[in-house]
Amino acid sequence: MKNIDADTHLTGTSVYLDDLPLLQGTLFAAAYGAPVAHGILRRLDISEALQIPGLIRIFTAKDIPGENQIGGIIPDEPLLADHHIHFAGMPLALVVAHNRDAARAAVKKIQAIIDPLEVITNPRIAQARGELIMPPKSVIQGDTAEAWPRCTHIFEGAIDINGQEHLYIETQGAYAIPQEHGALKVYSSTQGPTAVQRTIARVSGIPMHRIEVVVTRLGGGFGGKEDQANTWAALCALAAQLLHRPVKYVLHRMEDMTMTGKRHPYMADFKIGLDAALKILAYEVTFFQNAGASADLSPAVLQRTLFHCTNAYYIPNVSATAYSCRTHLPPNTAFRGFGGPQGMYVIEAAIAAAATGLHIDKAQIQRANLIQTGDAFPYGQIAESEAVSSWQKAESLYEPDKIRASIHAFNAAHSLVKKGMALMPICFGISFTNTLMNNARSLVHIYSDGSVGISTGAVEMGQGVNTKILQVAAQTFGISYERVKINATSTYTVANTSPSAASATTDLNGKATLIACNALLERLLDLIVKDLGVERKCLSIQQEVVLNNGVPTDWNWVRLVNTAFVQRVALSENGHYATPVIHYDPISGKGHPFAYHVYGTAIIEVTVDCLRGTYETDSVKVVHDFGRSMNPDIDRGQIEGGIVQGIGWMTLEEVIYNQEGKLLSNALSTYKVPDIYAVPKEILIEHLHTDMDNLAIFRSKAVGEPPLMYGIGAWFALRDAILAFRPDAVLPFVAPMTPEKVLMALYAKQPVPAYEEKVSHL
Ligand code: MTE
Ligand code: LUZ
Ligand code: MOS
Repeated sequence: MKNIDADTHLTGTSVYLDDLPLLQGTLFAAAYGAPVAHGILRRLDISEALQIPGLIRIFTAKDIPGENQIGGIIPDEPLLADHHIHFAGMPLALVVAHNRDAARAAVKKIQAIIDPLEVITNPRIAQARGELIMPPKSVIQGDTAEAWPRCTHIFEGAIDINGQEHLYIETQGAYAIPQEHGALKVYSSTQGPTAVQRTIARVSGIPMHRIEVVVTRLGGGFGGKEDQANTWAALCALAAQLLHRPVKYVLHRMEDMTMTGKRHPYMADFKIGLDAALKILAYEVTFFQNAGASADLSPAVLQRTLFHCTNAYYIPNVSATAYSCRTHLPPNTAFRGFGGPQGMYVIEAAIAAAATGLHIDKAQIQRANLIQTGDAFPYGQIAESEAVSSWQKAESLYEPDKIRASIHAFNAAHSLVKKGMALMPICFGISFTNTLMNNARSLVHIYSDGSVGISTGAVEMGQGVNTKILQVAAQTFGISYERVKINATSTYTVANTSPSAASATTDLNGKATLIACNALLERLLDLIVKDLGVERKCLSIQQEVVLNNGVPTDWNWVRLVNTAFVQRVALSENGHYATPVIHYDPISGKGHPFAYHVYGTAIIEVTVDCLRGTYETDSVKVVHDFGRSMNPDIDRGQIEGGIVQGIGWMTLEEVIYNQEGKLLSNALSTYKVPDIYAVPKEILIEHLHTDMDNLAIFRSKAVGEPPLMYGIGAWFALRDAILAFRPDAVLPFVAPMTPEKVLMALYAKQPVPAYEEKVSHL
């Protein structure tokens, strides 16, 4: 089934927040962001701004009727700064005007008088100063201290991974409309309508039942709207509440880039030990997460970094420690993979360091250490592993040895163009790492004409969740897709929802929908059974009718629904689903946090122009564990998009702050995202069908985030190509591998000290 939004997307008629028809009297807001990254706010001079024609009001922290606090996990983030400024772009005031241009013009006239303080942008420095968001976390398995003496080879190194701008096509925004009895209706471009509702309640003092947050769809979220849509919605709500007028604020791209957080940059130190047979015996890693100015989702992101720090490998002795470091950058936040990709890059780098030190192919070490069924992850969960089978299938299907041989031949024949390759296995845990978030509800109404309306907590952001939920209902009822409609997500119809995130949205909301549909089906089937005086058999209505000993009936869906309606049978149902099985004890660091894992293996091939430092991705060949995909087209789209986004993060996209903490890469002219030329020329995707995961909806495994991590292979493929040109190239583990970095690696005369110098052979 094709995506139900396909036609309206193609014709440009899909409705986004900024397309909503405006109510008469709507006002427009714009935030004034701090001009410096760290300081004490002495005074805000708004006198000139007040002169702008069309200006209505300028709100500051003291206007907030409720709590000036939007921090979710840790209450450490004011909505509007009133004293201490923690990052450049931190909102200090909200301007409201008759039109958007006036609001923006007034913002430019505001002057903040600030006593500047020292700015820290480097997480290692923050950690050394004790600037931590929370106490460090660790995950420990076995005993590394005991294992080191048994290692034949030990390698150490340091890592520096940059962040990533979400660059959803639709920028952040909200539209708040006052309602009677002090209620508010808020349209928000958010992945988490309940988080928006809760934040507005806290800031406005209005109870949650009077705050309706509505989301039709997002023009992309990628994690950037899991927590950080709250700010703009709360600002609009504040103005609407105080002015009794509808207030809208859709951010300009440059505002969005400077004022919102991104994927977390990480620094890390690793030490890896192998035995003579290339088995990894021990792995120690310390992560320095650049959290930015406040906690946001950083603690949860840090947790997932630790969970995924061994990627798809089994390592008997692991000691991983992670610091969430407070710096003067915008609070960094969720981004597809949620800390997992950073943890996985580091173990891949450690393996690459070992392979280079041992003068062998990295794939040899990877292959020798893939996690197998029955092995324990460092957090205690036992693998039911497809890591080995996805790798083996990739080997037999794509023949990496032959690719390697042809690359050798190519490189021998070309002096200024070199090819490189890398294999990238992935393993990603599905479930929110915070167990209590793994629940969802679905409200299913069957109308008397037989049409079906469904409301869930799921937010459609392009990933196709609405299409899949529609499939769940249509297939369960055995009716055609046209009879089912998925409604806009609203906190009035479905309450207390988790954000659409963690790749689990279809699993959670789909299962809730399945529960509701099955309950309705039970009632409807009882009607048929009663009418025909036959036994209940099973399954869908069509099948039931057919299976009833061939008794001819004229039952069909519409007649059935009508009969139920006439007999006063309830035709609405609320399904509630909470993922069973999962648990995790943060004290011991052990448990079973994930419903299941998604595995896969990618082979990435690149070509580097060694004169210019430019490169292309020739192909990405994937064997991906889909379970049994319920929508192969949508899933293919997720994989292609994830791969390109991952390659962008690893090779092109460079978030640059200067030493004063100001974002330099604040527009698409200075922030390079993959374009059509950066997309792999070929993406092959082979399904690994796996059956065991009944916790996936219809056994169709979650697909949203995992493929991004195939993109990590692009970094290592480029490294491979560079080493083919210059075997003594110094290649620090710094991502992204931009063309500038490639050039420096190819030609640098005075190699900077890098990890090779720390390598020790025992
Ligand atoms: N795909 C599109 N087109 N747009 C998005 O914003 N977000 C990604 C992924 N795929 C995203 C996307 C992220 S970060 C997540 S967590 C999942 O989709 C969320 O949706 P799911 O839980 O339904 O997979
Ligand atoms: N969000 C969250 C996530 O709150 N918890 C998670 O575990 C998670 N994982 C991936 C993406 N978002
Ligand atoms: Mo995705 S990072 O869970 O929104």
